[in-house]
Amino acid sequence: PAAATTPGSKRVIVQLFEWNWKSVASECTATLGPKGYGFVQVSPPQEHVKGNPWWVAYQPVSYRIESRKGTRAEFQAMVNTCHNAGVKVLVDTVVNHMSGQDNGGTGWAGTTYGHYSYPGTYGSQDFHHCGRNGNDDIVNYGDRYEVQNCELVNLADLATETDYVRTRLATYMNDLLSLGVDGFRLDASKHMPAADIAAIKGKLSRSAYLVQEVIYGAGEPIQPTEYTGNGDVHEFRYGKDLARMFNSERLAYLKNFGEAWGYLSSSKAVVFTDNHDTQRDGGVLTYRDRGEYALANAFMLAWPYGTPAVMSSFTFSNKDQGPPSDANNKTLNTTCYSGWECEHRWRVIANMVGFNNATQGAAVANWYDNGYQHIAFSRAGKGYLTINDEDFAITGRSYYTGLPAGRYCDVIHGDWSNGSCSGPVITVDSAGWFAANINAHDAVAIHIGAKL
Ligand code: LAG
Ligand code: CA
Repeated sequence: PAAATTPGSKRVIVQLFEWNWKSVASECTATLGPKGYGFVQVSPPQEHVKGNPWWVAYQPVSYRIESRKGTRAEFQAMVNTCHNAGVKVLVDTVVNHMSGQDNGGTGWAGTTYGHYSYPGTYGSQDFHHCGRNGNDDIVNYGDRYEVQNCELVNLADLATETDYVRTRLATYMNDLLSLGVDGFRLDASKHMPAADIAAIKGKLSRSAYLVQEVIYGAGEPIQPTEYTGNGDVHEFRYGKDLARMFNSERLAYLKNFGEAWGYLSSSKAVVFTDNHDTQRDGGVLTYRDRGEYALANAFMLAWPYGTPAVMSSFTFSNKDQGPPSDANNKTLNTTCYSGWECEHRWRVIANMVGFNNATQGAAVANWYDNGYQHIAFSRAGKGYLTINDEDFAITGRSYYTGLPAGRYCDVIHGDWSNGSCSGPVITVDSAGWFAANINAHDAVAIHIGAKL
């Protein structure tokens, strides 16, 4: 049985949504390693149904590592390259279901399948038929049985209570472990009992970092806390609440953001401004919010609640649109800022990953707010962030950081590399103060990892 693994000192995850393996590999070397990202979360690598929408990836037809994102050999090369760059690999793993199309066909890699029939992998006895709602689909999230035994949008629901299915899923995950992956994002975890996930975990060949996708729903019988015994869990309330504070409430309210808001315990939570589902469903900040989005990410990366996951998107104008692809729907290599947003490369976001790494373990201290949209805090002895999300500049103020005296790179406006800063330098005096003017909707961040 595998023991739970938690992220080490480089904990920040970046979700390179729908990137192909070749592009993930180059990004590990070019950006993720140098900027200090700890994990790259990649989209599902197994064979899937054909088609253009991004979500074909969530309809497995076999566990061959062969998809529109690349071959098994390319996947293996990507894992090796990322490891050489000091970046671990977290794999989005579809374990609750297989395909959902009523008609069968041929999968991406040529495997023949039908709904409830995946020759050599699963037969009809391996699926639930819950007998509800006329078509076996989930309707009522207030009913535990239905959520876990009926079908999520018609997707063939695996009988994860059986030893055969558990063993088959573990065999797939062990294959990924043999390729060197470091962890799994378990898709649709709410739709499987926590005990089924525990049983699958018990069949893994070595320890792996687990992040379970359990979307909190008020009043629902299935709660995210049921899953914390298996590993980490996504805290979906975080991104919605953070967006609300930025859009219509007050940053001052973030003073106790985290467990005090009813969230999962910090050590079990993975948090994000948005992910590939919420950025399509609304109610969160996304790349379209540009500067506000960067500020929200700066807050997330500076604030010690949970493990932060940065989103990196392809540009889309309708929900189903797939990533930039060729005529056969094979995903093209990523070209940042042309069809791909590459939020994780934005200066503010990329540099705040370094802030997160440099401030590990330091508590929040010296909180300041003006009652509204101007906040500031230190990570005791290691870093300081102030955000001014007012519509006006804040001038003539000094900030108490408690940091060692010296000259620090303002990593919001400049890059720190090889001991020099490409932007403004902030001078902290011997009493721990600095003076600065901060523009409307702007910020200043300094940390001991970027000190001149
Ligand atoms: C997830 N987490 O629990 C993924 O994060 C989410 O992106 C997945 O839905 C879902 N669970 C299943 O893995 C995505 C799309 C759906 C899509 C589904 C399967 O958001 O829209 O459903 O993947 O590809 C699509 C159609 C449905 C249809 C279904 C089956 O939209 O209308 O019933 O395919 O053919
Ligand atoms: Ca299920």
